[in-house]
Amino acid sequence: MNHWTREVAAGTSVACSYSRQPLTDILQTPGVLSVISFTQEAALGDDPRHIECGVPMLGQPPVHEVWYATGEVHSGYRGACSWSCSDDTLFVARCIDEAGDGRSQCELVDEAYTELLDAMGAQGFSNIVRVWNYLPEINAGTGDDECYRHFCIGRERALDRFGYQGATFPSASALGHTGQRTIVYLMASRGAVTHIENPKQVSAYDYPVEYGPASPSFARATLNECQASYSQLYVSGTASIVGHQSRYAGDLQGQLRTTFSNLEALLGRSAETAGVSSLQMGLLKIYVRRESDLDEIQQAVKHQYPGIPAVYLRADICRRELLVEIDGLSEVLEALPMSTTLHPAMHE
Ligand code: 3EB
Repeated sequence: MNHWTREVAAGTSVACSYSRQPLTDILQTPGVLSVISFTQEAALGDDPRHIECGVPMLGQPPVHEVWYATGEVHSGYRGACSWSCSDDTLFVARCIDEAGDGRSQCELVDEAYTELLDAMGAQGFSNIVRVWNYLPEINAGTGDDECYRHFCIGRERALDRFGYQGATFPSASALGHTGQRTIVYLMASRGAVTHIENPKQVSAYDYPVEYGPASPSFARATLNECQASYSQLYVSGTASIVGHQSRYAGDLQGQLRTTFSNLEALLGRSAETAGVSSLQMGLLKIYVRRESDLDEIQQAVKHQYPGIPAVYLRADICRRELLVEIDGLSEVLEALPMSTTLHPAMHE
């Protein structure tokens, strides 16, 4: 079995890989902390470690995203949240049923984030590494009535109440799907976290008001210091935005080039922050707005990141003109050269 990291067996750490094993087999494997399925509808699984994220895979045999931990894994439910944790890493997830009780989307998102952060505190964790947000109809509504903008208001309110602002926001992705429910899940760590911004982009939390009354509350990347000589880099959803403006509307190749160049710039800045000479992507997720673009996107990604495991997901991106968004993971190995541990092939 290939792990994204080599460290999961060696020390207190977390690892991730894409697996083609059946879900029931994965859940029986010792050390499995969390399993993400790329299903059509967002849902919490029957096992609190299982999350169905609502963005379906495109064009490849189905895989699960599997997170492994060292030591014992505990899991359970707390109110509407599911959680699972090892000594040093926590996952918490929650769905939002928007066809609910007449409350606004902002209120429902605020409530969901509040419960997630409360659940995190209840498990004794205080450092958010990464948040994943998958929303139905993210682009529905116009101007400030757009679903994504309402979501941003609710998220910002809840995070603000817990003391998160600007430079303390964690890395994230926010995508749309065709299901009925929003799902939000987060990963928290006992290790130190350092949030990183992209030199080519205005920080999302500083976007001007033309993009919505509440700017998006996320960092471009987060370093998770798992051990003294081993860190992981969580790269947020990255698209064809330079400064604060979308580039190459209607031009897929232009958007791909800009997205790759943004990722390069972010990895460069992250390497500086981590004190290493360079960093490479180790695991990728590619969000594709139009299924008909899949081949072209896949070709470009394989050329840019040869041999890096990737999943392609059908999703709406939070600005309508954006056709593709990429996020992923990288790792900072100070003890060993990167080339000895990266580029794992997806196993059969
Ligand atoms: C962007 O750069 C594209 O709202 O959590 C990327 C990553 C995007 C995270 C979020 C949004 C989010 O603004 C969109």
